[in-house]
Amino acid sequence: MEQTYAMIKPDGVQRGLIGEIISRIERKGLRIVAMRMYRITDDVARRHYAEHTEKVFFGSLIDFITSSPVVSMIVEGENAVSVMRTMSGATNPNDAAFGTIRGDFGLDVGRNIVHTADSLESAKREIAIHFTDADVVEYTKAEEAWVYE
Ligand SMILES: Nc1nc2c(ncn2[C@@H]2O[C@H](COP(=O)(O)OP(=O)(O)OP(=O)(O)O)[C@@H](O)[C@H]2O)c(=O)[nH]1
Ligand SMILES: [Mg+2]
Repeated sequence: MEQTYAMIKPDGVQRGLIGEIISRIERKGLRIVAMRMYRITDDVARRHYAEHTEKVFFGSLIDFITSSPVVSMIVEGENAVSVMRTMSGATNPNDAAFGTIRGDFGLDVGRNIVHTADSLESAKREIAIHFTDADVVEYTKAEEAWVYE
């Protein structure tokens, strides 16, 4: 089982898409093992998006991600990292396939609703930024015998 990090960004929360996004994760058969809603601080935002520090859009990205609450999650399942990236869709919602979260709900690269870790290494780094070990619950879901062979 793999763990990934996912975030419903401020636009997803403000647009009332928390339930829709969580529902998609649940319906896929994935297991949410940690979840928290909070306003991201400037410091956490800069650490989370450290790889983009030199980009021209960095300032607006930090302003946006700290502008309103987010919902943070650790999602577990087989190939969870790539499955969640596929579910999110391309970075620019205009290029994202219909059926993906960004493809179904977005129109602007700066308002693309969700963040999902792009590799196992990124997932580990981001989980450590947003959660402590005490936030993680270990359990199995009864449906898993019907999700996995
Ligand atoms: N305004 C603007 N924002 C951008 C651009 N490229 C990326 N972003 C924003 O910066 C975020 C991080 O970029 P990436 O990490 O390259 O894309 P991503 O992995 O699909 O998106 P995240 O899951 O949010 O990390 C994106 O989600 C966008 O919101 C751009 O060219 N212009
Ligand atoms: Mg990224």
